[in-house]
Amino acid sequence: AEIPAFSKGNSFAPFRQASVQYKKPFIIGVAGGTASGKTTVCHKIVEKLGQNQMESRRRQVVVISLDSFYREIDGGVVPRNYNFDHPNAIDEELLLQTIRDIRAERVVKIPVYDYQHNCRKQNEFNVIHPADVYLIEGILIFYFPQIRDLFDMKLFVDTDPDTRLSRRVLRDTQEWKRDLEMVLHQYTKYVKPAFEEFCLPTKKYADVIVPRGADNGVAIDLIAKHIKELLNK
Ligand code: UZR
Ligand code: MG
Repeated sequence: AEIPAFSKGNSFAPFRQASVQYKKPFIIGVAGGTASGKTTVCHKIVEKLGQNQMESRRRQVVVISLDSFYREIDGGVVPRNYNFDHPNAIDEELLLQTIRDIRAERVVKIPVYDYQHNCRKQNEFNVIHPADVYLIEGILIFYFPQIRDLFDMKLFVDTDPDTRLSRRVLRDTQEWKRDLEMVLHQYTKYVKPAFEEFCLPTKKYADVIVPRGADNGVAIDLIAKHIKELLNK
């Protein structure tokens, strides 16, 4: 008689699938709205793991930002109505290929993004050597299904929108010397609607939701402990 597929080999097989299988490298996706604290959460995790002082070649944990994967704009001039918060602004193919290369334990070259000029720095790359754990952070990191499926763990940094707006305003005006009125215009016209349409709906894919972002020491501690356990395996 036909053996039912689920009982082939080992009768416990259907149950075994329920437990998480850890692969190496372990790839963690970190999403969340603009200025939610994604970058800080990642760096705090790295710090907790004692990896921040290490030379890049020996690092076991690496942080990669979606900022590196903005598409190059034709002619180099950003049109006035360009939407950096839309999935089309992301070089999905390069991001997918990079994560696949990481999975295959290859050395990867990450473009360096220039916020001042809104383009990639010519002939400048970050060379990333194979590591055990990768944290890949960005607003739309869970938007693309093929990319989403490559993560072993998905975190969503969930910070109050007013807090995010005030941080975004400070960051854009102080760090990037942008005009306040332009920042607010961009926020209401592009950043907020795109967040609601493309980022917020991806929260449902998260394994762990981190409320209050980088202020949430308990969550960061728990995640770091979990990664530490994986590194020691
Ligand atoms: P985070 N961004 C820029 O402002 N300029 C660029 O050249 C590239 C990106 C912004 C982008 C998005 N949108 O809201 C934000 N705009 O960076 C994402 N406009 O970065 O997740 O750190 O907030
Ligand atoms: Mg950031």
